[in-house]
Amino acid sequence: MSGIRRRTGLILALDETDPERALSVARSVNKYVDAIKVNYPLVLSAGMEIVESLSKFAPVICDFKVADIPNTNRLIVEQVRKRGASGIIAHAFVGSDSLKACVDAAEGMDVFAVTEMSHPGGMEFTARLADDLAETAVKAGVSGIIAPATRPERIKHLRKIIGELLILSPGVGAQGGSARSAIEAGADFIIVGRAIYKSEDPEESARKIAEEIGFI
Ligand code: NUP
Repeated sequence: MSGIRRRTGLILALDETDPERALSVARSVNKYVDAIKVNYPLVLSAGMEIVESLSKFAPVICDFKVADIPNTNRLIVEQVRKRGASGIIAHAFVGSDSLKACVDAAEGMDVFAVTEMSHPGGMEFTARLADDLAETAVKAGVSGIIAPATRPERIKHLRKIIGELLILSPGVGAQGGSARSAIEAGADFIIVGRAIYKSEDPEESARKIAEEIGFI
């Protein structure tokens, strides 16, 4: 069971580094997104307080790609949980014990494991390991995985390994992937950053992508 409810199927990747603008984008696209994903660019600029501020608009997922020994992973997840985040993204390649440490510390918060990454370099290493990473993620008890919208056939394949768990897919828009193809391949949520927060009209861009996803 995940804490994120699917209404539009769209997750905003808010990598905007100006905190004021980040909040204004979050406010304007609010009705079209099911969650807001923050990554280091915004948190390093605005501080972790931004997680609390953004939680007023939508559940927040911290994309910290946690990748350390089990004890450090646990400490990171505890800090993120204290800030009221609803999910955290972790790497599976560090091993089952490290990923399991995230799940154990999450206490109701969702943990999503990265499998094959969406950028071209994702083909060099992560693609080769993706099936094993997905299996490790299932065994660790994650809520879902991150899989590439840039390679919908891989979403389809990874779905067979993870069953009913959630698939969150980045790579739409700026990275060249299509929201519709990723959904048709089996993604539950589409993660979109630049195509929304860099747009002249973020609200309209979010609306169009939500429409393309097709759940509303
Ligand atoms: O494989 C991944 N690809 C990816 O783009 C895993 C990710 N977590 N992301 C993140 O999704 C990336 O760090 C960024 O925050 C977002 C995509 O942003 P954009 O390409 O839509 O601007």
